[in-house]
Amino acid sequence: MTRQIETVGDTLSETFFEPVIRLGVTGMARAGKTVFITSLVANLLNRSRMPQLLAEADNRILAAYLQPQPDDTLPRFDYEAHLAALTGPAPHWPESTRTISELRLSFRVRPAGLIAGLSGPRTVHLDIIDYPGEWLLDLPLMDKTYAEWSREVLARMDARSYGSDFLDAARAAAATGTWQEPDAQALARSYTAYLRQARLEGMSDVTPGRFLLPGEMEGSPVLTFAPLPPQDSAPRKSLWREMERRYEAYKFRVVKPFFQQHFARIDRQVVLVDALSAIHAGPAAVDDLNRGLEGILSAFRPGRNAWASRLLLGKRVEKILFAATKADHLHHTQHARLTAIMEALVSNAISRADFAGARTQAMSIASLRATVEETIRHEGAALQAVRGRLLDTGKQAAMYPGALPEDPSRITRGHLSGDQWLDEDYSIMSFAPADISLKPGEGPPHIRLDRAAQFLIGDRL
Ligand SMILES: Nc1nc2c(ncn2[C@@H]2O[C@H](COP(=O)(O)OP(=O)(O)OP(=O)(O)O)[C@@H](O)[C@H]2O)c(=O)[nH]1
Ligand SMILES: [Mg+2]
Repeated sequence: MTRQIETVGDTLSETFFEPVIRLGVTGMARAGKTVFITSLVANLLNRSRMPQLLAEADNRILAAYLQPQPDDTLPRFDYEAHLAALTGPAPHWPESTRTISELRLSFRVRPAGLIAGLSGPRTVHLDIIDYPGEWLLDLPLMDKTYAEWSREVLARMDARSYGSDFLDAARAAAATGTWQEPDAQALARSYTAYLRQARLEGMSDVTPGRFLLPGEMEGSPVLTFAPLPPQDSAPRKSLWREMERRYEAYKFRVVKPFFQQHFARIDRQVVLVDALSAIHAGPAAVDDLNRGLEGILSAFRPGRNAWASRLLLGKRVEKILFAATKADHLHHTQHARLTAIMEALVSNAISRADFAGARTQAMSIASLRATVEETIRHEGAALQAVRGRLLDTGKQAAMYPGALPEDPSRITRGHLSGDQWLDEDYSIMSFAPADISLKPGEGPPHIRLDRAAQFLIGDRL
């Protein structure tokens, strides 16, 4: 009952007073969420680098300002600290964040079109919610029993050499059978170590998502379990039963509240993807990225997930942008190829996730441009390269990372025929953020952040 009243309250104020756009920003660890939000907000506050945002081009944005956020219990996105890190005197990348946070940016806009003359400026609120993509991959757990989840995880682990330590431990523990807390802890630790390795190998099937980013729940029973070989009739008080109980507690105490309180209220979503790193890491990582995208899409149209369908009751996110980040590692002549790869990945995921919900788009962006373009000569050939300050040495360097294939399916499908899939020894360097001095009215330099903003919120301004 209370929830219903709240919902009615939301809709009333949104329709009759001041519209609110709830923009979700997600992606796997290190995908670029913090840098994206920081630069997006800075560029929405100071808009001279946002010509493709139509409301700005039409001069209809009268003001943009930060406001206290509506959700009192969510951490605030630490915009000022992140901006200072990126654009201050000794620019550096922000710390890893690993939890959910929120920021409200409000606009005064003059309406467009016919009604422009009839009504005065209105206020539109943009609530940006930053959350780890790993949390979305937990949604399928809601419809899976402990035995089903264990079976799937263990089967995948079998094919991965770094899974053998945990598999041995799990089989040994299943054979002993009785519950001892130190055993449960040792298994959970070993399983977490496996997840970490899987993560390093570029894998994204890393459930339960919170094991890698536990936050304040670290060490609690809901995070102290691991998959075990399914047993037909495990006795009460057995290790298996206790693990099963904790798995269920994880679902209902950790996964469910996030989906109910935050996810279900998102209108627009951007999914940031570090596609370049996956391409660099090789076929297995790209294959896994494919599965990760499919998992994310199924969260947004959970036709096959009974629990989520009940939760969302037909409400759905309207637009999803899949953005390949860090495109400043490539000369712009290669951006179209990166976008084509991203499009192919998304459409694979769309077809496999049986997705027919929101409008989707793929794009290549750089939230904070750390490089400049340069042509270098190498053995008589001209190479389209980028130059920047290297992260590890602080020295300037130009790099040519090799050409992405013109046919995206060489990346998205071609790997089935072998693992030599790029001609060049394709490699990625890590750049530090550049020293920049901003003129009044200017946000940090970026690539296509204005197009991203136009797709995500342009129609609502
Ligand atoms: N060159 C370049 N590097 C970027 C850009 N955005 C992010 N990066 C790199 O990617 C790293 C991760 O970016 P974050 O924004 O911290 O990523 P995140 O998704 O918030 O990461 P977590 O908080 O750890 O989940 C940064 O430290 C940079 O090295 C970009 O626009 N250009
Ligand atoms: Mg972050």
